[in-house]
Amino acid sequence: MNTVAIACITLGAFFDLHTIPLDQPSEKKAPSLATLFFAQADDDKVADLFVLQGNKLLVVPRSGTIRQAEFPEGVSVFDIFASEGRSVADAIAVQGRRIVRIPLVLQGETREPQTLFEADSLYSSAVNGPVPSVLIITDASSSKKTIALPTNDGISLLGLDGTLVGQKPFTKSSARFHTEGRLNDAEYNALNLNFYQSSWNEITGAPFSTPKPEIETMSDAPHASSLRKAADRKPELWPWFLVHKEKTKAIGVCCAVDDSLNTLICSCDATVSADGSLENVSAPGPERRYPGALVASNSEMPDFNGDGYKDLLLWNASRPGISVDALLRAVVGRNWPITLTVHTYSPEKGRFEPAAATSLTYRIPVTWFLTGATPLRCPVLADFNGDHKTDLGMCTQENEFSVWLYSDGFAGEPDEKHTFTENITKVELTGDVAGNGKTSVVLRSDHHIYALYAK
Ligand SMILES: [Ca+2]
Ligand SMILES: [Ca+2]
Repeated sequence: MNTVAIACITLGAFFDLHTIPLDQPSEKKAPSLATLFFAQADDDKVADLFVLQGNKLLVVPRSGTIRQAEFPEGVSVFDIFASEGRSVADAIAVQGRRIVRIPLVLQGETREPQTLFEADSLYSSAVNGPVPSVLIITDASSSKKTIALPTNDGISLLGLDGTLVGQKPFTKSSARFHTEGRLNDAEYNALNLNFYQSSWNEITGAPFSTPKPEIETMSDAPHASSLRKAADRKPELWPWFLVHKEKTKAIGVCCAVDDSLNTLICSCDATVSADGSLENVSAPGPERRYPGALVASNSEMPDFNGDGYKDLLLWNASRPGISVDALLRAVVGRNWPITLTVHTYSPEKGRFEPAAATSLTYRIPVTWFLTGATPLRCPVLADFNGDHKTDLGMCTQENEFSVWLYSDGFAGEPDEKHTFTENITKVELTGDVAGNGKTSVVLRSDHHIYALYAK
C-alpha cells in the first residue's frame, strides 16, 4: 500500500489549513484526478475529508490520524459505514456479486477486505468504479442500518449478513436509481444532507414536498451568466431568489444585471401553502436599480447581518482597457481595483437599502476581467465563524485565498489569508463538518488539495 505524506498543517486564526499532495499523473503537467467528499470516518461527530484517487481512498480528518483504504479490483460503488460501538468506520463496497467490507487503516497498516455476502444487483456488472454512492441507509423507524442495492425491479434492502429485510419497487415514472447527497450522512444530520430522502423521492415518487415554482427560472442562487442575459427580457423571466420565507408568506425578488453592470431588482411575493410550497406568486413590482453587478453565490444567497433576510453583494470596477492609459497601467501594474458593496434588506421598507452597508476594495489580476462571467475568483459566501452572518472568502491572487468576516461590515484587510504553492483552480467542497455552523472550505489546485477546516 502506498504511503502518503501530508505536506503540512498551517494554523490560522479561523481556519487550519491541511495541504494534501495528490498523486502525480504520468503526464506531469496534467492535473491529478481525484474525487472528494465529506463523510464520517470516526466517532468524533466531525465529518472528515475523503480523497479518492483510482483505487486508493485517503481520509484526512480535521484532527487525528490519516487513514486509508485500497479497493480491490472490480469495485463498482462504495459507501462509508460507521457502525455502533466502533470508533473507526469501514468502506462497504460492491465487487461484482460480492459485498465487501474494507477497513480504513492507518498508513503502513494492511488488513484484508472481508466478504459480507453475495447478491445480484445492478451494481454487479458495473465496471467503472470505484465510485462513491449511497449504499448504507438507516431505517427511520428501527434505526437499523441496511445496504440498499438496486435491482431490475427496485431497491432491495439487505442486512449486513445479506438477509433481505425490505424491498421498494420502482415507480413507472422514475425507474432509475439515483443517489444524491453525500455518504453515511444518515448518521449525521449536521451536514443537512438527507440523502436518502432525496434519493428515495427520485426512486419512488414518495410524498416529499418540492416547491412548485411558478416562475421558471427560480433558483436558490442565480448564476452570473443568466443574470446578464436576463436584462433584455421581462422581469417575469428573470432569475429569482427567496429573500425570506415564513410559515404563510414569502418574499422573493427577480434580478438581472444590465450592460452598465447595475443590478435590477423587482420584488415579488408569494404565499406559502401548508406543505411548504409557494403559491400565488405576485407579478414583479417596480424595478429598482443598484450600482454594481450582483455576485451570484455558489450555494444560497448571503445574509450578511444575520437577520434572516438575504442581502445583496455587488461588485464594481472601473473597467480596464477603455483608454490606452488605463490599459498601460493595468498591464504594468498587473492588477486592478475592484469594490464590493453590501446592500442589506430592510423588512420595514420592503426593499434592499439604497445605501451600501459596507464596502471592500481590493486588487485583482487584470486578466480576471477577461475570464469568467465575473472577475471574482472562487467566491465562497458562507458563515465561517458560526455567528449566523455570512462571510466572504475568495481568491485575491491566483495562488492566494483571502477571507473577510462580516461583523458590522467588512474590515479593509482580510481577516485571514493563505498563500499556496500552486494556483487555485476551483472550490471543491464547502460544508459545516462539525455541526457548529462554521463552514469549512476545500480548494483544489492541479496537484494539491487545500482543506481549510473552520476552527
Ligand atoms: Ca440580512
Ligand atoms: Ca460569520
